[in-house]
Amino acid sequence: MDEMVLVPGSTCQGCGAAMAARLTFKVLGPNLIRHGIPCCPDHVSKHPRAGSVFEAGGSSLTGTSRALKALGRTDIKAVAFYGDGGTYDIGFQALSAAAERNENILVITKDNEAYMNTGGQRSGGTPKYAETTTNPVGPKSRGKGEPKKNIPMIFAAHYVPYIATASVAFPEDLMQKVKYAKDIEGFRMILIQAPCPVGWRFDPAKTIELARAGVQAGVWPLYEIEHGTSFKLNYKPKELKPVSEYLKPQSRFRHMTEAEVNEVQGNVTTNWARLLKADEMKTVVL
Ligand SMILES: Cc1ncc(C[n+]2csc(CCOP(=O)(O)OP(=O)(O)O)c2C)c(N)n1
Repeated sequence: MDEMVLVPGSTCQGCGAAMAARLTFKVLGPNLIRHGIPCCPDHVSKHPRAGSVFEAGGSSLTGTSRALKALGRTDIKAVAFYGDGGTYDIGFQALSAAAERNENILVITKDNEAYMNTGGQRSGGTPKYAETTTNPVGPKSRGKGEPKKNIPMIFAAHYVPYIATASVAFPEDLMQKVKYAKDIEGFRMILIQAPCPVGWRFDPAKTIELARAGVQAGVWPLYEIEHGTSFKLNYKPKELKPVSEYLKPQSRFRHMTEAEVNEVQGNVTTNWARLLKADEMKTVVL
């Protein structure tokens, strides 16, 4: 597998999204047109790139996919590399419409849980209690007040062929999922946990450690959903690690009280029990 990413330069030290790009495009190879909407890092691969405004991400990707089909170029894939803002929020409408039409596109979302390119504002992907530049902690604010939007399940509820979550700390699992999604016909989405040392405020040398802690704590579960029902949990440790091990190294959570950490722990534990049940039944009810 050849390296398809550009020489580092447009990314910060320890950028999880750059790692996501490296692993993803290694698997996908050269034969694709990469769609980008504003996000960081964007100039991540050697492929021909088509750019659009956030709101047109899903529709312009559709255009590329249909044009390739009309030209008989089924050897070339239409692939998006978008941020959480472009997926959860600003670009959601067109992506949802593309999913509903089951367009033949592969959407890679690297989720760094905020609008990092413009200074770390909250997004629908920001978890509760995270401090962002638009949720500063103060006498009247404990950081973001709302939970992270459950976007994998929302896209799965479009009954599309393939939705998966992945993490840069589990590269074999991530690459396996990209390989599997590559040749499926129809709408595919892989949401990759991509820690951002600048926005999450942790030591850039610890990106992988932190990503792994998130998966091991059940904060970022790794799973696959096919056709909106068939469910598989890919990483099932005997016991989850405490969420505090994931929250503590990040300064965006440093204001959290013990009660708030316990609240997060309670939610993660409940959700994990649901995921285990779904895995046992091999199905998720949407
Ligand atoms: C309609 C619209 N709103 C806002 C912006 C400004 N903007 C450019 S990049 C960006 C942040 C993107 O965040 P995300 O998609 O999460 O990607 P990240 O930068 O975190 O990788 C924003 C808000 C824009 N370009 N267009």
